[in-house]
Amino acid sequence: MKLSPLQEARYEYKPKLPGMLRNGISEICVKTGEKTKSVADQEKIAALFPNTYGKCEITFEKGKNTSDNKKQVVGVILSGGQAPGGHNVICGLYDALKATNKDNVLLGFKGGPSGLIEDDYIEMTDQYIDSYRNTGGFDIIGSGRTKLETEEQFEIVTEVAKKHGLTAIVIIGGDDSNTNAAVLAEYMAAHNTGVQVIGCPKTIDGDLKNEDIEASFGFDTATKTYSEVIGNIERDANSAKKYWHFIKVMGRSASHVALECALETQPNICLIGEEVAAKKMSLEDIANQIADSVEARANNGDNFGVAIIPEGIIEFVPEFSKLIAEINELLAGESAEEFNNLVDWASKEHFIERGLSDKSMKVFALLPEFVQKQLFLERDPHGNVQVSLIESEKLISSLVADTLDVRKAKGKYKGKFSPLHHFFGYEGRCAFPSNFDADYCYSLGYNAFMLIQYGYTGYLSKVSNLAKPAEEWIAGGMPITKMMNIERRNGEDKPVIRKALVDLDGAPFRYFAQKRDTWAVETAYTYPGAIQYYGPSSVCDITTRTLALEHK
Ligand code: FBP
Repeated sequence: MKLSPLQEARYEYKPKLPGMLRNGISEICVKTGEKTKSVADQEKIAALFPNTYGKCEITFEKGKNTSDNKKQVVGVILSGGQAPGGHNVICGLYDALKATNKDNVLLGFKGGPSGLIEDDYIEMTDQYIDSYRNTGGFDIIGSGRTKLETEEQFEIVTEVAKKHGLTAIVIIGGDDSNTNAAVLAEYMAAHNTGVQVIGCPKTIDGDLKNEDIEASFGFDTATKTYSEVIGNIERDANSAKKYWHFIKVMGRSASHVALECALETQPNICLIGEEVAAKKMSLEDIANQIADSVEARANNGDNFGVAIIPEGIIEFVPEFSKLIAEINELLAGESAEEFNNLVDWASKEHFIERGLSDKSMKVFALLPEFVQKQLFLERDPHGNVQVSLIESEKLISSLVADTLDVRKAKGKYKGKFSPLHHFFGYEGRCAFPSNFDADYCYSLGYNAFMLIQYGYTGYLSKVSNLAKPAEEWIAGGMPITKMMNIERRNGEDKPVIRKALVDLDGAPFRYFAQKRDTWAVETAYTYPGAIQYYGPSSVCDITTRTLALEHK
C-alpha cells in the first residue's frame, strides 16, 4: 500500500502519556480513592450489580508496581460509530501489555461486538500494530453496532473467552456500549469466569461525559475537522457575499458538536437542540429567529451568512416530535401496508389527514413536500421514522425562505436570500487524530491495561485534567456503575449510563449565549484552519473550546 507523507510521518509520532505513567511499567502503583455510588437510583443499581457495585475510584501514581505478573490474554472490540483515535487506544493497550510481559497476547475481535460472538479475531503483532499508529479510522479490526446485552450472548462470549483463555475484554464504545460493558462485567464476575471487563469512552458526539469523564475521544478531532471546513465556508461566504450556508453537523441527538463548532467559528446562527426543547420552540419560532438575522444582515447590505444546524434538532422541537409519534402510530401494524399500496401522493395525503390530530396536521402542512415524503419513506427496523435521514438543514432554510417571503410582501425585508446546504459528519469520524486525541487515546488504552493488570473489572479507563498539558493528566479508573441511573427504554426500566446533553447552565453554552446576538448581525467569523500536527504546542496541542471553558 502506498503511504501518504503524513501517514508515514505519523507512524513516528510518540503519543504523550500522563506524567504518572511515564516511568515505565515497574513504576506504576495504585492509589485507592473513595467508595462510589451511582449518580441516582442507588438501591436499584446496587441490587442489579451485586458483584461490581460500590467499588472505589482509583488513580495511578509513581511507585513500585505490585500487580500479579500472570500471563494476560486480552480481547478488544471497537463498538459503534468511528471516532478518531480508536487505533491509538489499541496501540496503547498493546504497548502496555507487551511492556509488562512479552508473552501477553492481544486479540482484536473483528466487526464490533459481533466479532466476539462469532469468534472472528486477529492476534495483534508488532508489525500489524505499527501500521496503525496515530492513524484515523477503525479499520484495524472494524466496528459494528450489534448490542451485547442478552444472557444468551453472554454465554457465548464466556465460551469464546474460555477457548482463548481470555483474562480480560476491553470494550471501546459510547454510553450504550459501556453500559453493556458494565453488565458483561457483572455477568463475568457472578459466574466466576475470571474474565475482567474494562471500558473506554468513545464518541464524536461528546455525549459520554460526566463529573468523572471529561471528554469522549474523537470529539476533539471531529469538531476540529468540521470547524476547519465551516471556517473555510465562512471565508467563502464573506468573499462572495451572495449565499446563506445551512450546515448540518453530526451528533445524533446532543448538540455538543454544533456548539463546539460555533465556539470555534462564530457563525451567524447556531441552533442548540437542548435550548429549543427547554424553550419549547416551534418550527415557526426557529424560522423567525434565523429570518431576523437574515433581515438584520440584509439591512447592513450583507446578503450572506452561515447557520449551523445540529443533526438531531427536529427531535427537540416539541410539535415535531409529537408529529413523529403520531406518524409512528399511524403506520403501526397493517396500516403501513395499506399506506404503501396507495398509488399517488394525493391519496397518501388524504390517508395522513385522516390519521393525524389537528395540531399535528397543521405542523405537517407547514413542511415542504420533500420532507413530508421523507417522513413516510424511511422506517427503521422497529418501524419508526428515521429522523437522522430528514434533511433538516433544507427544511429549516425553506421555512426561513417562506418567512422572508411574507416579510417581503409586507415591505419589511428587501434583501436577497440564496441558501446552500451541507452536511458534515462522516468526513470527521476517521480523520488522522489530532495530537490531543492521539495522546488521549493512547493513554486510555495504556491505562486500560494497567486496570486489567491490577485486577479491576467493570471500570472505565479514566484520564482526566485534560485541559492541562499531558504531563499533568491524571490516569486511573472509575466503576461504570457510578455513572448509571435507571431509565425507561423500550417499555422497560434499564440501568444505563446517563447521556450528557448540552447543559444550558454550563460555561460553553453561557459563553455562546452571551455572544450570539452580535454574531447574528455582524460578520464575526473566525477561521480555525486545518488541524496542525507539527509545530508549536500552542497550535498543535490545544483541545476544544468546550473542554477549556468547562475546566477553566
Ligand atoms: P456513536 O455514538 O456510536 O459513537 O456514533 C455516533 C454517530 O457518529 C452519530 O454522530 C451519527 O448520528 C451516527 O453515529 C451515524 O451512524 P452510522 O455510522 O450508523 O451511520
